[in-house]
Amino acid sequence: MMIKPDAVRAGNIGNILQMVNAAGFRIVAMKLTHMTKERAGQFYAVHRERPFYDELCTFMSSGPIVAAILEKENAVEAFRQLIGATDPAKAEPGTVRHRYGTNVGENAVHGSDSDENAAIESAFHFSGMETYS
Ligand code: 3AN
Repeated sequence: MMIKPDAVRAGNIGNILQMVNAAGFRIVAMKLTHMTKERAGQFYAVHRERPFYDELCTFMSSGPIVAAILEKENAVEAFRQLIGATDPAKAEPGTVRHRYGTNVGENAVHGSDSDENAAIESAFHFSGMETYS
């Protein structure tokens, strides 16, 4: 997962981690980091052809983020339930994006969309020595 620059700027790191813990996720790795625009571009390379790619990379490099690896049974699906729809206006009440998101770009958190991408994204942010099972 990532807590995006909007949520970090708004002082919502603690509130979001509280929701993550309350939902039963175990934190395996975590850091505060600031991606360059180039790094953000690598992270979101699958969206390279989408019209919002440049805006997304500019936003994701606009300030620090919190990156974390989370563990739970069926974690990808469970985390997507917790965070809600990409557009905070469509996210269910009680979800992270409904509470802390602003719009479809500034939507407070990122969650991996598959086990395969979760492994790729974990390796993007963390070395083996920064991971605690
Ligand atoms: P999700 O993060 O819910 O899997 P995706 O994969 O559709 O959503 O979008 C990837 C990223 O692109 C998200 N972090 C989202 O904030 C951003 N994004 C999606 N649509 C737009 C848009 N129309 N304008 C700006 N950013 C967008």
